[in-house]
Amino acid sequence: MRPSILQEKNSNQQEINWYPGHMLKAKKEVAVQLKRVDVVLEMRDARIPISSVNQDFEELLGNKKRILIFNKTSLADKEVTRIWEESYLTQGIPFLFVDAIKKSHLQELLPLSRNMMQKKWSAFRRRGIRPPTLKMLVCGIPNVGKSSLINRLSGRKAAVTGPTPGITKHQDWIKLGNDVELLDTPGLLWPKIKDQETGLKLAITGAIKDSVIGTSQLSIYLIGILKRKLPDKLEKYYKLTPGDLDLFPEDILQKIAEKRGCIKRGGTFDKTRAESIVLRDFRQGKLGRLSFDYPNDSYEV
Ligand SMILES: Nc1nc2c(ncn2[C@@H]2O[C@H](COP(=O)(O)OP(=O)(O)OP(=O)(O)O)[C@@H](O)[C@H]2O)c(=O)[nH]1
Ligand SMILES: [Mg+2]
Repeated sequence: MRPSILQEKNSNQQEINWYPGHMLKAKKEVAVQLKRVDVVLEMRDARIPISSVNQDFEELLGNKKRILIFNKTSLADKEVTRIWEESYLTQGIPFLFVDAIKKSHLQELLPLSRNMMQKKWSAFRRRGIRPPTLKMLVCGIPNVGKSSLINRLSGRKAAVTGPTPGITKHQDWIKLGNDVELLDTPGLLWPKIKDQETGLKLAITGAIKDSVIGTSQLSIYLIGILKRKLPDKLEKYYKLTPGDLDLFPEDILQKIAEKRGCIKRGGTFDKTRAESIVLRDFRQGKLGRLSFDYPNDSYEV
């Protein structure tokens, strides 16, 4: 099924109207499982701590014990991440900035989760009962690294992962030793993404399929940011000249296409291939670390 994509709101603003049916189903299934869960690990993307907040979780998760996990820090700007960490320290919410692939700060997760259960578990122990298995639900936007985190914590390939959003289709309980179980869940977005910039950031970082917004708009938006924030990386990686960076993003894309030999039969420029190359290189971290949300933007956790 090809989703209906961008709804024209006015000449400057578009509204992303896309909510695949399976997400609604998955959201209902999370609600059912929540009763059995001790702690929720709500995953967000460290590059977009604001734009990866799914406000639907507020109502869905209610008063459940929650840890915010900001993943993919190895792809985020170090200094911006440091400022984000500081800002969360003042908010009194348990949180961790981690990287599931590089395994950074993952060792802090289980002690933090167990710590949150101490009061309840002490009550069990006082009555001479062994505390039950710690059950944790992992949720978040698509492609944020839920299954990768579970694999890292369990030390095996217990869950399927992949570079495109929507890899996990069903919930799955995964055991970690004898006393912890993690529930992997499908990625969840909210029904309407009203702010176009948020949609672009979610798509660039991988939560929304490229086909929803289109690689043309995405790559132009990305090159526009790269030329401002990481001009040296952009220039070096694609062997551009400093003068090339003064061009419009569309023209920089054409330069990249030339350098990469993206030429169709007949000699015309293969724009679509060049767009895919830039998006892929960025997502693999080849163009450097980049954060899209800044702590001084207005936001709600
Ligand atoms: N650099 C980096 N890449 C990561 C990290 N975590 C996950 N990835 C990559 O991001 C992509 C998505 O990872 P998944 O674990 O499948 O994400 P998910 O949240 O389970 O995705 P869905 O099941 O589709 O919702 C994969 O290509 C992973 O290799 C991370 O911490 N750092
Ligand atoms: Mg998954």
